[in-house]
Amino acid sequence: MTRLSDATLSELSPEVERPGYRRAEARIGIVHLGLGAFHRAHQAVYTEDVLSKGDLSWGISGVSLRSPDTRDALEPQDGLYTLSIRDGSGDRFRAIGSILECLVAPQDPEAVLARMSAADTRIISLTVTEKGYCHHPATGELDEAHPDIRHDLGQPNRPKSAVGFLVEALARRREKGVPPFTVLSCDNLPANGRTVQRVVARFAALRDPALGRLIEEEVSFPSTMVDRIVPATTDADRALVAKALRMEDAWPVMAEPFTQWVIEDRFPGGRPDWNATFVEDVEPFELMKLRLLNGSHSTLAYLGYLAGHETVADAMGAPGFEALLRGLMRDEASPTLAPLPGFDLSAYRDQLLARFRNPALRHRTWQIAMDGSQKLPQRLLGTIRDRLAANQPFDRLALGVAAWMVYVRGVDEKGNAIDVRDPLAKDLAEATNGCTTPTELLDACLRFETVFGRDLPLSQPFRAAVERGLEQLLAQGAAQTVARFPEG
Ligand code: CS2
Repeated sequence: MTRLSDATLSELSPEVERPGYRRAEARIGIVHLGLGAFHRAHQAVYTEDVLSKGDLSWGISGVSLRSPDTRDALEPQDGLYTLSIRDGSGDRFRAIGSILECLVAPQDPEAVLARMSAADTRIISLTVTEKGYCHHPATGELDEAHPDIRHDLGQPNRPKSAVGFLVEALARRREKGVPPFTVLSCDNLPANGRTVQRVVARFAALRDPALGRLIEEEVSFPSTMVDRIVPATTDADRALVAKALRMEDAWPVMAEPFTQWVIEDRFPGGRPDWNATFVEDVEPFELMKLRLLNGSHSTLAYLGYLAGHETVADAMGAPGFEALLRGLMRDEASPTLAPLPGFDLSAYRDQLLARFRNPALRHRTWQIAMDGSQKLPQRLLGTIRDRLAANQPFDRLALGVAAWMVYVRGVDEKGNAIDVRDPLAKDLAEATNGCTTPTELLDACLRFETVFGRDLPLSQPFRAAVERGLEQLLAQGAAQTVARFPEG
């Protein structure tokens, strides 16, 4: 079968939208760290629209920080891949051309550093997931004992971590007299710009105090809120795309129609004219998204997985799930958010529930359940802190936390092993091994200070609420616990 590439673009089936510009004339202006499906279904598409409008200076150099898989799939395709938009009413397909080159950092760190320190590169964007920032999730500070950070401090010109690459590239630019780039975090972290700035400045200061100061004073780190649900691509998806394209694409990406990007407009070196929402302060949007969408997602992922549901849409169809999430968002999370004038929060919540029901996406609960130790603080625990301070109930949020505790034990309700993917998976399994009562499990998990901080384990109302959730989950199982949430 023919394979998607520059040479075969013209043979694509006519229903597939193609790049509306000459790819050969596009230049690289952005280096993106973390070349996963999310980037390819989100920022790369916004940039594709910019290139199509005729501004060819913003092509992307995509960097994988670990595995060569994406490069191996995309390089024979000249970086081209298909975006498939799904909502159950028939898929739409678009060939995306904005990624002009793919690099694999562990194989050639020098090529990555050269690209990052080139004068044409004016933005470094990142989707490296929560754990990629090498920080303590509960405090946002750099984890100076992290093996990659220690490695990068020892060998600054052969970095492994995103933080190490950013600092070495900024140091090289300073040496060459090239102005710094703008750093654009696109991960689901609270105040993601400030978080990346904090870890980068700290790492730089450990290397060289003058470099630390330069970064504090001269480098811009706008915060962003990114949103689009992008499940991992499966072989069935590949087959479906091949049929529609009438050619092979080794790694297409699947996404929902909805997409949103809110960005703080602080780009001293210029930026593409992305069709995003530019604001002065992204934080209210970020908190809204993290607490409503991602908080619901994680709650649904742990409870849904334990109740035996493979996908988000399956769980949404089971008794009580929608009611639980509606109540969590409306009654517990929304009152903690700063008002967004002119924004209809109630419509936003309804839209989220509809997005979760999307039958065509097949977003696996297991995928969202990954890395919970890095996600819980900003998705559920921050909201709980605000509820505690306001002396208000938070039973649904606490049930989400309890479900995570049951999940990370690594055994499901039928006694089968759960493949828990988390940087703390081993420690969590060891700590919870042999815990049979709710109190034992609670105590074992609350010892993880990087997740719960020092305050929550000492809070009596917090312990009581999570323990109630654990009692129900351990005695009745997740399906029955959730089924008792009334509609309305
Ligand atoms: C999800 C997110 O995997 C997860 O943890 O909650 O990736 C979610 O799909 C996106 O944030 C949606 O924008």
